[in-house]
Formats: sequence, structure tokens, C-alpha cells
Amino acid sequence: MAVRDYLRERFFPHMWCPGCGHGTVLNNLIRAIENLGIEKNDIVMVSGIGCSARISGYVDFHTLHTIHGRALAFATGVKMSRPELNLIVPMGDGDALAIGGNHFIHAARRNIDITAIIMNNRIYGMTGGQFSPLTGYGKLATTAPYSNIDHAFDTVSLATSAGASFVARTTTYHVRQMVDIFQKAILHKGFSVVEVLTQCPTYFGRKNGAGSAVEMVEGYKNITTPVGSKASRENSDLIERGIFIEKELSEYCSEYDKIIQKAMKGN
Ligand SMILES: Cc1ncc(C[n+]2csc(CCOP(=O)(O)OP(=O)(O)O)c2C)c(N)n1
Ligand code: SF4
Repeated sequence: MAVRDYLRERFFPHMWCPGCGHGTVLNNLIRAIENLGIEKNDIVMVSGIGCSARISGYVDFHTLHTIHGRALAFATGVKMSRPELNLIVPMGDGDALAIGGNHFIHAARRNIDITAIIMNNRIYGMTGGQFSPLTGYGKLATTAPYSNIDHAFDTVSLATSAGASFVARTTTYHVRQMVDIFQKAILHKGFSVVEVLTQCPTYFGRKNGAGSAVEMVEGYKNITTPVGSKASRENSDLIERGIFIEKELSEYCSEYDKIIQKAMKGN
């Protein structure tokens, strides 16, 4: 299949602002799926609400556009009833870790075979630039005009400690790495978390003097380093990117099947 076959061209042009990173995530996700050769009818994309969540409108998979913070709960239901399908859940940092934080940690703990993509632009884009749990201390937002006093979650540490069996981070600058990580995350049997650092030039960028969209993307080159690199050991301000966790762990739907078999045998 070609890239265009995975898109619903009738919904273009898309609604994202010029320079928004969400389009880069869509592009690379489609390329990863094309490389893997997965049929579009074998994919279900479930999203909540947010600029990031609108990605589900543009792909020609089975799609559910659900409610803010609850995409993983809907996806869990779909996966439990049709475990043979590939479930992909794109979320904003607010969708995934503020209102959806509880669903996130429990989906990770169960290790259900879903690919969760967290598009971290450090802000609530869709609703006008309120701070999120990933905005970070000292940053500005519509709701933090004198600077944010909340400390941020580290998505990778949170996902790892909650039990996710695949955890990775990349950025909209590192597009080849993003495609590679998406492929591995989709193939992984278990809960896969991919955090993508992505720019919102309209709110986070403008409020925090981060410059143009291009400057924000280039910034990801300078503030990140490969996981375990020498640079990371020497400079703790650098953000690591790459694959942090990739391990085999019993998967929820497979375990559930075993319980059904036991119950049918009556022991
Ligand atoms: C239950 C509920 N609460 C609040 C909202 C309003 N709301 C819509 S999107 C959103 C946050 C979006 O931010 P994020 O998830 O980070 O995605 P982004 O738009 O930045 O991609 C909020 C608070 C809502 N739709 N439903
Ligand atoms: S408000 Fe921000 S996140 Fe939303 S489309 Fe515009 S740039 Fe993207």
C-alpha cells in the first residue's frame, strides 16, 4: 500500500497551525505502518480530545474519536474484544497524563498490547495554552502568566515504573528515529509508550519565546542526546532519546484468554 492509501484525503487540509509538530508525527506514523505492510483494516486508532487527538480523523483505519483522557479505556475495550487488531492511541500530554493519567498508569501496569503515542508539546494546545503536567517549572502558559510552579512528570520514568514493557522517546527533529521507534512499538507485544517531543509554536513557543517552529524543531537537536551517551553522563540537562525499555512480559489479552480456558474446563 502507498502512504496516500492510509489517509482520508477528503478531510484535508488538516486543522493544525502552520509549523505544528503533530503533522510530522502523522507523517512518520504512516510511513512506519507502510514499512511494516500492515493492512489498514487491521488497525484501530482510538483518540481522545486535543489537537493531537485529531490525528485519528486523517487516517483511513478503523477510528474512534472519543472523550478527553479516556482513549485508553476505549482502546482496552476494543483490544479485549478483537485482540488480533493493532491498537494505536495518539494522545497529547494533557490527554495522556493530566485527565488521562489514571488510565495511563493502569494500562501500563496491565501490559495490554496497545501502542500509546504521547505527543508532548508541553501545553494544552486545543484549548488555548493552559499548562499541563509536562509544561515544566518556570515556564509560561495562559494559566501561569507569572510562571508555572508545578514540576513536570518524566514520561519515560512514569511509564517504566507503571510497568510498560516498551518505552521510548524521540522528537520531531529525529524523524528517521521516530519511524524506527514506531515500527518497533507497533510490533511489540505489550503496552508500548512512545513520547514524541513536538512543537506547539502557537502557544508554548510564543509564550516562552522559543522562536519559530523551525527553531523549536532545531532546538530538539541541541537539548537531546541518545540514551546512555557520554554527553548524557556529562550533562544532566540533556534529555535522553531512544529506546529505554524493551522486554517480554505476559500480555493482558493472552492472560485473559488463559483464564477463559481455565474457566471453561472448570478448574
Ligand atoms: C472532560 C473534558 N475536560 C476538558 C476538556 C477540554 N479540553 C479539550 S482538549 C484539552 C487539552 C488538550 O491538550 P493536550 O491533550 O495536551 O493536546 P494538544 O491540544 O496540546 O495536542 C482540554 C482541557 C474536554 N474536552 N473534556
Ligand atoms: S495550537 Fe499548538 S498543538 Fe494545536 S494545532 Fe496549533 S500549534 Fe498545534
